[in-house]
Amino acid sequence: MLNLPELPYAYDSLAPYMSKETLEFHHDKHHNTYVVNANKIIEDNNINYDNLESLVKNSHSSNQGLFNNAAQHWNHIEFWQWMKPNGGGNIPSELESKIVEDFGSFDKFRADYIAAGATQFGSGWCWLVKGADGKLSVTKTPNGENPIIHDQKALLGCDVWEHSYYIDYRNARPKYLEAFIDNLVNWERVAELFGS
Ligand code: MN3
Repeated sequence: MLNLPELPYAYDSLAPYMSKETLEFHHDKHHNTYVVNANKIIEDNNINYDNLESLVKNSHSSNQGLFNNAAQHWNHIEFWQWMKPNGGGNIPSELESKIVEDFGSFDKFRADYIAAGATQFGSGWCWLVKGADGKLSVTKTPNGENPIIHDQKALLGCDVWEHSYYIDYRNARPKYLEAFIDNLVNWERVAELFGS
C-alpha cells in the first residue's frame, strides 16, 4: 500500500509564496488522489513491487495509468521536501560550486530553470538533475514523467501543473517559479541528494 505522507511543515508556513489553500488542495486532494488511484490499480491487478522507484520504472512501459499515478506520488513526496519555510537563499558551498562549474553562474542556472518551467507546454515539471556522468543539467518533463525513467538523479523538481500555482499566481507561471527558487527551495535537501 502506498501512503500519503504528512507535509513536513505547517500548511500556512510557506505563505505568502505558497498559500495554505494551495497546500490543502494540492496535498490533501491532488496528491491523495494519485495515492488512491495507484493503490486501486495495484490491488486490482495484484501487482508486486519492491519499492516506489522500481514501481515507477517498471510501470513506465507496461501500465500508463499506474505509471501516471505512481510517478506523481513519487514526484510529490519529493516536492514537499524540496520546499521549506524561509527557503531560498544560502546554498551549501559544495553544491553552489558545482552549479557554477556546470552552468557558469547561479544566475544562469536560475534563468535556465525558470525558462524550463515556463516553457513546459501544459502540465509537467522542471528539474535540476545529475546525469550518469555526474554533470548537472536542467530538464523539463510532461505530466507525471520524471528523471527516474531517464536514469538521472532528481536534485530539485518544481511542479508546474496549474493546481500548484493557480490559486496564488493565476496564470503567471514565471512569477511562481521565481518565488519557488528565491523563497521556497530547501537547499539543504538539494545538497543532501547531490551528495548521496
Ligand atoms: Mn501537483
